[in-house]
Amino acid sequence: MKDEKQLLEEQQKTTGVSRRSFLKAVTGTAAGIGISQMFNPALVQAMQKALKTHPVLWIQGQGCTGCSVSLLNTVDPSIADVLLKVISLQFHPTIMASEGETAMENLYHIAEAYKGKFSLAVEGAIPMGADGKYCIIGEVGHKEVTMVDAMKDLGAKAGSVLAIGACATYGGIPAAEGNETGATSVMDFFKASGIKTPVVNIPGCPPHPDWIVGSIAHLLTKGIPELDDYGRPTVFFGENIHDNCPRLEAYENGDMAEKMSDPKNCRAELGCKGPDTYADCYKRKWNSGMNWCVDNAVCIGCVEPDFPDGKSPFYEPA
Ligand code: FSX
Ligand code: SF4
Ligand code: SF4
Repeated sequence: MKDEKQLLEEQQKTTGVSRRSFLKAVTGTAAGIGISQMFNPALVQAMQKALKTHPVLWIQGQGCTGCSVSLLNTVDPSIADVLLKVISLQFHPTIMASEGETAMENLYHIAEAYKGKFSLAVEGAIPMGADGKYCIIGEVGHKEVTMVDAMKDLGAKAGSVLAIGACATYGGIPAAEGNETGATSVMDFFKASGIKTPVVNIPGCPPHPDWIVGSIAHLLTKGIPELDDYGRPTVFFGENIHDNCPRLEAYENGDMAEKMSDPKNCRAELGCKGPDTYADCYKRKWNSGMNWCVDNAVCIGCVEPDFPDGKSPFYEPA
């Protein structure tokens, strides 16, 4: 693994941020950090201390596992390092080694032992139709546990909940027109069930890995981050995509792209929903900083509460 000095030098090279302002940024606003800055020793120490008393349990409902894949898609440092040394997820259906009833019993055991303290990360919507039978997440004592059961039990016991992805935050694709399964977001599920546990929404279909790790880091070291009206951390979702888009000048001059391969003109007529979307993709970029939606296609507004129905059709002007 790289040492602190190397990481800081790389950080400075890629962002132009000095060591002093970088350290200030990390210690001052933990939610502003991304995966690439996770190995700052001060932060690692704070996280490791917090994790002894605040485990993170990750459960999956009605989704595509894209949120987990997005988290696993981080390259430097490797996700193995992030998960083993920094986040130490105690339960994650896709990546943990244990399975079956042993894993489920462990999930409920940790939740009981850390009642009111652990953070529950929820990926996917909660299908409330058919008495919850559309989504069975495991068995305990040879009895099926539905996502609805798990949310009622673990959601009420958790100290905080991180709703991860469009499906968990606002219903997303499972709750789009039709919604055969009665798919519901975490916040709406809690409202319907009278559960008062605080929720941090990290939308996106899928969310950026930095949004996930940064929010978990903030929660563990400094508590609930500042949230906007839709429950999203303002540090990641406080800025309008269009107002900060490198193609804004083209938009203002009326220079409109007619095809996706156009390298510089505005993509509004190709369906770009950047004007109605708040996220920092334009500067954070995706795929380890390689590119972002507006470079190759259009913004489909995947972090907004009305996604996908309110943003459809994706490739037609708003
Ligand atoms: Fe939803 Fe997660 Fe979209 Fe998929 O499981 S946010 S469908 S990318 O990945 O919940
Ligand atoms: Fe706005 Fe999209 Fe055009 Fe960028 S490409 S200026 S976000 S409409
Ligand atoms: Fe979602 Fe738009 Fe960001 Fe792409 S640019 S990830 S569609 S918010």
